[in-house]
Parts: sequence; structure tokens; C-alpha cells
Amino acid sequence: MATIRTVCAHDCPDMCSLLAHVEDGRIVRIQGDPDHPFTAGFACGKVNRDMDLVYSPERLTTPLRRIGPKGSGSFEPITWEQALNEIVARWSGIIAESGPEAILGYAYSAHQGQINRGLTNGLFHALGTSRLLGGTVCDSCADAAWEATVGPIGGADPESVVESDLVISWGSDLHATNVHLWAKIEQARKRGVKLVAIDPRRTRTARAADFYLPIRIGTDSALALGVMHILVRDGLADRAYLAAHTLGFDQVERDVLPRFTPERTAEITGLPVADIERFAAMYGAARKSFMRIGFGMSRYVHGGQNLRTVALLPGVTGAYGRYGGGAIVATAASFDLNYNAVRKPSGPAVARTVNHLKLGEALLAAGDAPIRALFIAANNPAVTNPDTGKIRAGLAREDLFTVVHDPFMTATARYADIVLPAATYLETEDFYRSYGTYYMQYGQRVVAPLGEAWSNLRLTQTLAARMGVADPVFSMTPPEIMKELFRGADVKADPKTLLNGVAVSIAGRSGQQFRTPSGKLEFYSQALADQGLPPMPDWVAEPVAAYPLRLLTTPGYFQSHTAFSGVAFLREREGVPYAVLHPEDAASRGLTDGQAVRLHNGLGQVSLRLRVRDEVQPGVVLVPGQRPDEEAAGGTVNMLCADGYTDMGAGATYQSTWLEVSAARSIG
Ligand SMILES: Nc1nc2c(c(=O)[nH]1)N[C@H]1C(S)=C(S)[C@@H](COP(=O)(O)OP(=O)(O)OC[C@H]3O[C@@H](n4cnc5c(=O)[nH]c(N)nc54)[C@H](O)[C@@H]3O)O[C@H]1N2
Ligand SMILES: Nc1nc2c(c(=O)[nH]1)N[C@H]1C(S)=C(S)[C@@H](COP(=O)(O)OP(=O)(O)OC[C@H]3O[C@@H](n4cnc5c(=O)[nH]c(N)nc54)[C@H](O)[C@@H]3O)O[C@H]1N2
Ligand code: SF4
Ligand SMILES: [Mo]
Repeated sequence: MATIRTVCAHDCPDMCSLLAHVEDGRIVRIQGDPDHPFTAGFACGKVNRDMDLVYSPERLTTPLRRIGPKGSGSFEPITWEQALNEIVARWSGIIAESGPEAILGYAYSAHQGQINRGLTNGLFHALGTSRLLGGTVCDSCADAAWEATVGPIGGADPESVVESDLVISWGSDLHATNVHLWAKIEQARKRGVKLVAIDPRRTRTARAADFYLPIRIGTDSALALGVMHILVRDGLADRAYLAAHTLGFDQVERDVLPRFTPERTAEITGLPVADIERFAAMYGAARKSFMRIGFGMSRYVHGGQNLRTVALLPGVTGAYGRYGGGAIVATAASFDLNYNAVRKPSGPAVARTVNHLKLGEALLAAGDAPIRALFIAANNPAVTNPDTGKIRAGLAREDLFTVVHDPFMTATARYADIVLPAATYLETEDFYRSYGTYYMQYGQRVVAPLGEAWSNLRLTQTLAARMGVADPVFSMTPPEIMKELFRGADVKADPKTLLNGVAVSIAGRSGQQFRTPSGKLEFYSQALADQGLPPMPDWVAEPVAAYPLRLLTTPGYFQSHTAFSGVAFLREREGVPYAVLHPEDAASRGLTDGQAVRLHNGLGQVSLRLRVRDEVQPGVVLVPGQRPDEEAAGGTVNMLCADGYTDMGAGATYQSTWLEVSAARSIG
């Protein structure tokens, strides 16, 4: 039996080092690498079964051509040669007639490898096609808010949490999305360190915490300001740190904090005054408070303001100045690699840009420059994008030539003209840098691709050659491409060490650095003022809509968006797609646990199973995960979400969704 070290490529902050055991060319077992400090010998409950993903009977094994109406899922197998010929002929024709901007092509985040993801985007850059403004369904708002406050740089090292003296999981369900940070936090708790969870859902993390604050959704900025108010009132602000490392706190103290008395904070957040006081006292007493801030709080109309205000809190106590303290949203911004070598090898400096959220709108746009061809890899927008009704209407356009590259027949692939079978990460090699730790690592291919599946890299390099794109990067091997990523980069690592599978960390032991224009933590941001946004943190009520309930969407424990929906065991573990209502809201609607319900608003309707629990507060409907309609048989939750933008970073506002829940006759 051979053991091969590789890296988990799923969209997850932990970026585990994995050991895959192979017998007769088949993966028989996957385990977390015991030699990797953060992975620490365990993989999560999804990935320690990833041979079920690789060998799923639902895997696509040959290219397919559509023979039925778009969306119907009727296809016939074709050869790779036929598929490539058709794609190249169609793209070349479209470029000749309408120019390259009539094509939109991209790979999104389900393969985190810098090469498999980056080079696919590099191909379309080189071709001069329309460009996807990616990240907007995920982290663009959080990133913009963090950047305006702390700067384009990573946050606290997750491994430093073992030295902290108070841990706050603020809007992050670590049991679902960051299990290795959870394990580190457990080490700190063994020393008596307390864990506070702040989340509108009583998540598994919240249930396991020492102190849980069931905050009203979208009110985090008010809680952070209320805590600052108490810290100032009680003389717990670190004046020396504020003076040396922050900008504009005096103005916030004068103009904003007086409005956030504990009483008003309680009214806004729905939390008892005593709990706010208790949390502020704990926070003020800690020297090295460590905060993990999740993206969830940023997916609101005022999401940037929410996240930015929370990220200012460690500046008030000086926690940012100490290793073990501070805050982390992500780390990716600290990896100054030469990404352009892969993502932008050549091509025009500017081209039409399509915000990922507006994919539906872009496909439906009339006018003289329509998008005529679409290529999608590693993304399932017919389920995961907001306003999936609009996305599907766009994908259904008869005159649109769509190619989807995926290991599975997804809801999106059903609309394609050509579907190409993709290799999984265990069937490719790649170079990785984490977005939730400070590690970089090279991952080896574990087995050959199943059937006729091709990796993103192979497909990209083949299409580049056939489309006449001559940049050398399209004929390099993965180790050679990795070296390009380090050429002239600030981040240094020995390629030989990396190719031996050793994980290299770029973490330091200093406190938080700031890369804002002032070089300080910016309570006052001129950059935001210049964009017409409030320069100082504040809380503003979300716009109200004509429906009485608010949507809360959270990650699934045994699913990650739709990337594991081809694994029967994990589908079963996740259970039937459901919605949760508080007992008061269920009773007032005459609804009971277990019955079929209809979630509806002006955009659409979705049928789900009802669970009645006090896991959420009254006024909220919780829908965990984004389950494909094939599982729910009654639509997908994103049919209810509008494609509007957040205040910062032009991101998604999934949770600024208002809706009603009514009885349904049956599921379906
Ligand atoms: N198992 C699993 N793991 C995953 C994923 C998955 O779907 N499943 N997705 C992966 C991806 S792509 C990403 S980007 C990361 C995301 O990882 P995180 O940033 O950690 O998680 P989010 O899903 O953005 O946010 C989750 C939490 O935010 C809470 N929340 C929502 N609104 C608010 C609010 O207004 N205030 C507060 N305080 N909390 C709020 C939700 O209740 C939920 O518990 O996880 C990755 N890992
Ligand atoms: N309601 C609601 N919707 C959300 C969110 C939310 O919190 N609430 N979160 C959003 C977030 S954070 C994100 S990141 C997006 C994620 O949305 P998507 O990017 O659509 O993520 P996945 O569902 O994981 O789908 C990715 C597809 O990639 C395929 N795939 C996996 N590996 C490979 C590969 O190596 N090559 C190719 N070609 N394909 C591959 C998978 O089979 C899957 O079909 O969803 C967003 N949608
Ligand atoms: S925890 Fe994340 S990185 Fe680790 S194995 Fe699971 S999905 Fe992959
Ligand atoms: Mo994401």
C-alpha cells in the first residue's frame, strides 16, 4: 500500500495536509496528516470520506452533448475530440463575429489550487474575454471592510489562539467551517480560557461555548459599539495603544459611542443588558482576546459596516498588539505571490467585467453586445448564486453556448450545451496557500483521473494550445508554474522543500500589522469617506420589506455548498433539506414540526420540511446549506434572495432577505 501526502483543495480555511492510502490504484483511506501542525492528524467528517467523492457512482466519466431542452438534463456521450472541436469552433466563430468580450469564462473556488483555478482564469484573461469579478458571492464585502479598517493583510495566526486568554467566535460556526481552529481553541480551554459565541443561531459551536450571545441578525456593529461604550465608561480602553496605533478613535468616542448605551444596544441586538455588560467586562479584562470573525455577518445590506465595526474592537483594548490576541477574518492577503504570472499571463489590461452576483442579469441583458458563450468550472451558480431564478432564465437562453466543467451533473450543468467531466483534486497536483492559516503546501496527485475526467489544468492547457494562446505558462508543468508564482514575490519558499510535500508557514509572532493608508487601525477611514460611505463605524437599521420574517442561511455540517452533493452518505448525514422556525412563529402560523412548508416572497418559493426549535430567535427562518432542488424537490433557498450589493465590496446580501412561511400540501 502506498501513502501519498496531498492537500485538501475544498473551499475551506483549514487547508489540511492529507495522507491518502492507495491500494491497486484505488484510494482506500484518507486521513489528516499527523506531521502538519494545524491539521494535527485529523480530517473533517466530509473529507475523511473523500474516496466516496472520487468513486461516487454519480461521477461524470465522459464528455456530454445536450440533446434535450436546456435544464432538462438530457445528454449523449461524445468523445473529447468532438467536444474540443465544437468548443474551439464555436469560440473562434464568436470571437471573429463579436469580439472576445462576447465570451465569459471562469473557474471559481471549489478547487483552491493556485494552478488549477488560476490558470483557467488566466486562459480567459489571455483570450481577452469578459472577466468575472469573483468573490462577491463569498468574501468580497468582508475583505473590503477588513481592508478599510486593518488593510490588505491577514489577521491573527489561528495557531496563536493557544496563547490567548479569551476566545470569541463571532459569527462563525467553527464546528462546520473551521474544525481545526476549534481543536486549537479546545487546547486553550483546557487552561481555563473561556469561549464566547455570538451568533443568531444556537450553532454547535454556540452550544459548546461558555457564554452564548444570541444576537439579532445584522446588529453586530451595534453590539461592538455598545461594548466600546462600556470599555470607555469603565476605564478599560488601552489609551496608550489607541494613541500609538489607531486613527480617529477620539471622533468615534465623541460622536458615535454616546448613542450606544447598554440599554439602546440591548434594544437593537435583542440581548439582555446584563449579558452585554458581562461580555464587555470579560473583553475588557482580557489582555490577549482572540476573535474569529465569520463572513456571515457581512452578507447584509450593511454587512461591511457590521464586520468593520467588530474588527475595530481589539484596537480598543490593545489586543491587536499582542500575539495570541487580535482578530482573524482571513489570511490570504498576506501571501504576496506573483499571481499575475498565472491569472493574467497576457491579454488586454481592461475588458468588460461581470460581477458574479449579476451573472443572471449579464446573461439576460439585451443590447448589441450580448454574452454569447459561457464557460463555468468549479461553480454551481444555478444553486449557490442569489436570485437563482434569474440565473436559470439566463442559462436557458437558446442562443447561449454554455460549457460546464464539473465532476458531477449539477443544476448548472443541466443547462450546458457541452458538459466536461472534471477530475477531483485527488486526481491532480497543485500548489496551495491557505486563506485561514499561514501555510503553503504542494499537493501531489494521488490517483489517475476516473474514466475520461480531466483536471482544470489539462483542459486549460489543451484549450490554450487549440485557441492559439502561446504564453509559456500554458505548456509548463505544475512545479514549473509554481516557480513562476514565486518569481519576484515578497513571499519566499524553497521550491524543493515544497515539492517534498513540506508545509511552509509565513506566520510571524508579532501583533497585528496595519496596511491602511495611515499605517494604523482606522476608526476613521478617509478611503470610505471618498467612496461616499460613512467613515466611522455606526449601526443603521436594515431596509424593511413587505414580508414579516428574515432569512438566516448557514453552512451545512456535512455539506459545503453543493460540492459534496454527489456523495450519498453525506447527503444522508445532512438529512432532508429543512427550515427552522422558533416555536412562537410556528404557533402563530399554525405550523407544526415535521410538516411541509413553503417559504415565499416576491422572488420565488421553496418547499422544505419544517423544524420547530428555539435554535433561532422569533422573526427568523433558518435554512442551513444550499441544497440543490434535486434533494429538496421544491426549489433552492437562493430563489428567495435578491442580487443586490452590500455597502462595501459589491458582495452578496443573502441575509437581507425577507419572506413568509406557510403550510404546503406536500413537499414538492
Ligand atoms: N461544512 C462547511 N464548511 C464550509 C462551508 C460550508 O458550506 N460547509 N463553506 C466554505 C466557504 S466557501 C466559506 S466562505 C467558509 C465560510 O466560513 P465562515 O465565515 O466561518 O462562515 P459563514 O458561513 O460565512 O458564517 C456562518 C455563521 O455566521 C452566522 N451569522 C449569520 N448572520 C450573522 C449576523 O448577523 N451576526 C452574527 N454574529 N452571525 C451571523 C451564521 O449563523 C453562521 O453560524 O466556510 C467554508 N467551509
Ligand atoms: N444562501 C446562501 N448562498 C450562498 C452562501 C451562503 O452563505 N448562503 N455562501 C456563498 C459562498 S461563501 C460561496 S464560496 C458560494 C460557493 O458556491 P459554488 O462555487 O457554486 O460552490 P459549490 O457548490 O461548492 O460548487 C462548486 C462546483 O464545483 C465542482 N468542483 C469541485 N471540484 C472541482 C474541480 O476540481 N474542477 C471543477 N471543474 N469543478 C469542481 C463541484 O462538483 C461543484 O459542482 O456559495 C455562496 N452561496
Ligand atoms: S477541514 Fe477543511 S481543509 Fe480540512 S479536510 Fe475538511 S474540508 Fe478539507
Ligand atoms: Mo465562500
